[in-house]
Amino acid sequence: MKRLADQHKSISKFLSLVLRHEPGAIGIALDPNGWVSVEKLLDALAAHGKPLARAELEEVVATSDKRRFAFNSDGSMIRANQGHSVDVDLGLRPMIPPDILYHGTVPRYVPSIRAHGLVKGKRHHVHLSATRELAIVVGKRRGEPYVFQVDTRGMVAAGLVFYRSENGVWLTDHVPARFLDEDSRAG
Ligand code: HQG
Repeated sequence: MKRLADQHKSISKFLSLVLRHEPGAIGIALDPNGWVSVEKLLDALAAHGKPLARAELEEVVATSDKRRFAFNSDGSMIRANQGHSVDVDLGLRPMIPPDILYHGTVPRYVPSIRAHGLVKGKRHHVHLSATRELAIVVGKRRGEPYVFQVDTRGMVAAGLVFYRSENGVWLTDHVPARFLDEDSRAG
């Protein structure tokens, strides 16, 4: 069981790479909305020594802990739900977030975050979590987690805009430092 889960994780990581960052790594192109035909993707994976059966792909999509990928309605196309560095239009619509959201990071980034706020870096947006538990998981990818509470209510009042990705991640352009507070329960 564990080995299957590990296999799925490595397939998921590779799919994230090609569907978010480097489609050219296996010679595919994403359409303007980030979609690629499933058939082309499977052919390209096979041609690059990473053969994957359609059923396996469906299982990876269905079991992805963060619902990283989505099929279109007839299952002929696939895309990553968020996290792109290549230029795609996911058709996100502005949405009002809960009053507080969370951002998980690590202590070494805190001074810079306090100085500049949360910046999106190479991604298209700053990513915020709906719960502190999820933010802890995000922070743990890099080390001991540090969680900020984000005063999203204040941000909305200031006219800043939020989007929510298909998989429930909250996205915004920039979080100015004045809307950030340490989540004292974390750590
Ligand atoms: C930090 C994963 C210094 C920020 C997760 C983070 C998420 C600053 C890192 C998604 C900074 C960026 C995104 C500033 C922000 N100075 N450091 N001013 N502002 N940072 O990976 O939020 O597995 O681009 O705290 O679950 O960690 O990919 O963003 O540590 O949803 O599906 O700069 O990625 O999902 O790192 O993670 P990232 P993130 P997936």
